[in-house]
Amino acid sequence: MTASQGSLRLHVPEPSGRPGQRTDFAYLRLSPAGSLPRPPIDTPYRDTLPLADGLIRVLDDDGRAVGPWTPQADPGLLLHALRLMLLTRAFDARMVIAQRQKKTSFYVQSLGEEAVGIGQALALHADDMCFPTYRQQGILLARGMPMTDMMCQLFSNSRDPLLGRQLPVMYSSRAHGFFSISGNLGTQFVQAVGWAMASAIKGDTRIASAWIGDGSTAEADFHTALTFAQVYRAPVILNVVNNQWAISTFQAIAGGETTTFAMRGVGMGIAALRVDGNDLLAVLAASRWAAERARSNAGPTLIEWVTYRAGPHSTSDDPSKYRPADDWTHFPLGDPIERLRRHLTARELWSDTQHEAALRDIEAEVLAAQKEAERHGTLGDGRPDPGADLFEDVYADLPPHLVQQRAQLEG
Ligand SMILES: Cc1ncc(C[n+]2csc(CCOP(=O)(O)OP(=O)(O)O)c2C)c(N)n1
Repeated sequence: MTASQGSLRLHVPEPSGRPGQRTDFAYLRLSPAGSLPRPPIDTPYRDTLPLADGLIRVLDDDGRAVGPWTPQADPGLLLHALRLMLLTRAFDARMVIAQRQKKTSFYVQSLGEEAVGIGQALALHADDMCFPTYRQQGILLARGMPMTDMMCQLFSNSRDPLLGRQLPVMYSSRAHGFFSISGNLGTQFVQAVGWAMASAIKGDTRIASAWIGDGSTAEADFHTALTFAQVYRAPVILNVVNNQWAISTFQAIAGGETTTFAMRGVGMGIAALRVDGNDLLAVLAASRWAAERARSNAGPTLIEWVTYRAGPHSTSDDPSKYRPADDWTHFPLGDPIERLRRHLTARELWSDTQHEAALRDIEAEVLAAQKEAERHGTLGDGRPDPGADLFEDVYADLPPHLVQQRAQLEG
């Protein structure tokens, strides 16, 4: 009983920068490009500890690719990745405008995070299964989902593949290996592990790619997923997108203040990598490493992608209320598009003229897709009879009480 210790108090983590201030990004603890080793894909999980605590980077500040993680990537693949990132960004920008014009009720952009989904999509096989959050639209575009179909979902119109039953951005496409998005955070993470277990049980060769945000790692399903993945050595990539924010809450309050999210993988007996998520080459290399590890039955990999949510959380959010307005311009890992552009330009594979022309082509492509989608209606004018199929698909066969309710609706 010593009084000298004083009273107990709780620690409540706070970001260093609030509106009107400047964020001190020293908390990120960056490693220089090329400084971390690339172990063999069957390396024991313990040996990944320095990779979970450091930061795997390939592109240096001059846009050069350096170090052992430099992927063997065809120039054509890198140019394709750049184009997909530009396409995703243009699609997002148009759909934010469409929301302001009341053509859709809601939108979520992926500004600043385009490299993670697209880089991984280009490292996977087309029939591997992705379990995304609402911020991986780049995967769908990389896998060739027609933009018009995506817009029809956003507009809840008569060609909406989900028949107007889901909130905008909650895409689902079996044909593109894109598991139905659910609004309940984290649920897909454990489901991805189950899918991967099923693939192994069947003796299949396909792997799963699971996605979650830094904030959602605080959900119980995150921990359940890691337990099952480790116990059964499930063929899954466990992607944690640490974009520093979960709506208005800083990643420190999700548990990132004194440790990394990748370290949680190591603690659970899972190989883990912490990677520069704005470095397309690093994304490609780390995703290939994890995919190969899973495919060769060496087990799951947890990858923390360090990036920054440059835009608002959604069209319902105003980040100027909780963080500095110019935060992204000071983010040390920069803009993934500009970094890849710089690399390709330095290698004389790309030029400013080509970039300007690509931007114009892409803008025209997005506008043409939107025009086509709008022919089938936009929010509020596209589905004249929303009651007709509202009762279908609740069960495989319509049970008597729903037959009754449908009859009541139809009067
Ligand atoms: C179970 C559950 N709790 C809360 C919410 C509300 N919600 C939607 S998005 C979000 C933030 C998620 O942040 P993060 O996981 O970091 O992903 P990010 O949005 O940054 O991509 C919250 C709290 C929800 N949809 N589901």
